Amino acid sequence: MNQVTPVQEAIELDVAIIGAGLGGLYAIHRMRGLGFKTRAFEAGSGIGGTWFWNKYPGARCDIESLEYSYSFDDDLQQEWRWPERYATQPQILAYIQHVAERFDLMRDVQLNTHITEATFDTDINRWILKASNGQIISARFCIMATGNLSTPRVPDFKGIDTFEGKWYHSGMWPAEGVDFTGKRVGVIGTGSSGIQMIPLIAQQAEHLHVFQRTANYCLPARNGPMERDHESAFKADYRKRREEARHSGFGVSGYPAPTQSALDVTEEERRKNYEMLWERGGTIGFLTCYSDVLVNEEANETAAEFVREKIRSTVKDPKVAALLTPTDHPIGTKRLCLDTGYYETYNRPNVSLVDVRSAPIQEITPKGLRTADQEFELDAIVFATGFDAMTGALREIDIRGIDGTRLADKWNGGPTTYLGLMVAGFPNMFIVTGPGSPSVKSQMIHSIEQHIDWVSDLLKTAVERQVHRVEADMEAETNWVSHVNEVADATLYPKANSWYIGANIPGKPRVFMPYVAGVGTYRKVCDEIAADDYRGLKLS
Ligand code: N01
Repeated sequence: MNQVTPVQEAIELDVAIIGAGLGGLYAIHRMRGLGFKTRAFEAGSGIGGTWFWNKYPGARCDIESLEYSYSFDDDLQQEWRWPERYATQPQILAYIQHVAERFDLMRDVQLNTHITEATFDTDINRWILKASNGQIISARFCIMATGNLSTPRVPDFKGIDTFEGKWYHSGMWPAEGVDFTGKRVGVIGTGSSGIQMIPLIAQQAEHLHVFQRTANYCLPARNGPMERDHESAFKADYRKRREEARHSGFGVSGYPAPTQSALDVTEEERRKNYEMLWERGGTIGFLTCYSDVLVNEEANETAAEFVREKIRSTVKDPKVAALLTPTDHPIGTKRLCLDTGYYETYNRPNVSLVDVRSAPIQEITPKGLRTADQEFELDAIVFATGFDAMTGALREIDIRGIDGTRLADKWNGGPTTYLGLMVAGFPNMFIVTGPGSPSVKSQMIHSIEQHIDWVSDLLKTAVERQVHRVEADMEAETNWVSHVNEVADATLYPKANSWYIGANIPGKPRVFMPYVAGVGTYRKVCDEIAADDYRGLKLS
């Protein structure tokens, strides 16, 4: 028995939502539509999740704005004007705020509220949540819209407290911004965040040292103002495009499933194709141009080598170019980065690249940092070192299911879910874009909508059938986890030491977390399960 005795009067809800980013906000909208009393609890002082916290210079989405937006309301998607091909963080935040206002969502958002505990009370079949401000919330259902990249990670470097300058993390950027003019700056990390901020910080800093452990593949964004003809044509076709995205690989329209192998065309033809994609900009074209780029090493190598040549022809110093050239993982098996002037930045006299693979950072010192072979004097350090991805935010909450089992304990060997949406032993709890769903391998807003729509239908059924518990079967969960692994193992993804497998966090179990069969396949599976009377779930 798992009973919780609240010490103060609880806020009674039908559905508690944790997080008020793109997922939490859409969940409010849908739960209200079902007539549920709902509220989203948000740790930040504003809504927007990722787009609230990641205010670093150059932060923008790597999916085109017309795709990276909600599809649930046609008037919204027709009326909203995106100023650029790839929206900046402030533009996306403005959009999110507009959506919240337009659908009157803020009256069900409670900001500055960090949920620390969530316990399923088996006697009353309700989740009892505790917030750090002492509030108690009792809810029949709980939706975890806690995000995948929402737990910033600063490596455990010795001496960080002694640093006399200022340090920042990309995911906890000061709202007022940072002026690096005249400063000696060190950026640690060359993932998507580092790659976006480095060209802009280089323009301000007196000197910028980039500390790189692993070189990444970057493709040009070719960003620019939204072309009005393109926008009008896209909007005229919006319904068709959204439908196409729903049955695609990555949740983005315009990239039909490829049928041809990269090895079935001549080198000349391939090069022409890669060149065209390079000129067009964006990452998805490279992942979907041939059927085997992500499954066959030889095919992958053709695309990888094309990008390596581009690096060598852009970066003037051959030693720097060699360091920037990725050789340790197939292209696309870590998140491809989208850049604007990234490689060109290394031709600037005020930028140096430091290889911290061969000489790792040993400590932060009062004046800067020390690697295994040199000390660097710095006025500011920027950690673009990533996140405890996919499971970090959920593990930070003390979540206890039936019999008091802790989710963190259950996930000690890696996360296990049914469809990425539910966890056996944790009834009435749903995860948005959880491990085991396409999540980070998809256009996130697409997946958010698909998940929450599916959960909404399930909850409607639960209410109609007057059941108290909705729960994943252990066996169904085990089978799903095997299937997720099987799909990943048939690709090249597991060949990279990426955050997709938890490799960026020392001690984190190495389990491939996203479901990479594509959003179209995933949607089909979810719909079939629902049509089969929610196979794998117990409604009691
Ligand atoms: O984080 P990352 P990110 N010493 O984990 C390095 C999304 N996103 O914030 O590769 C030295 O990718 C680490 O090195 P290594 C997107 O999905 C999207 O950049 O582990 N270096 C790596 O270079 C993305 O994938 C957008 O060897 C250390 C870097 O830090 C995800 O967020 C923009 C280190 C971390 O890279 C995360 O991206 C931004 C150490 N001890 C983010 N520890 C867009 O939409 C770590 N590193 C465009």
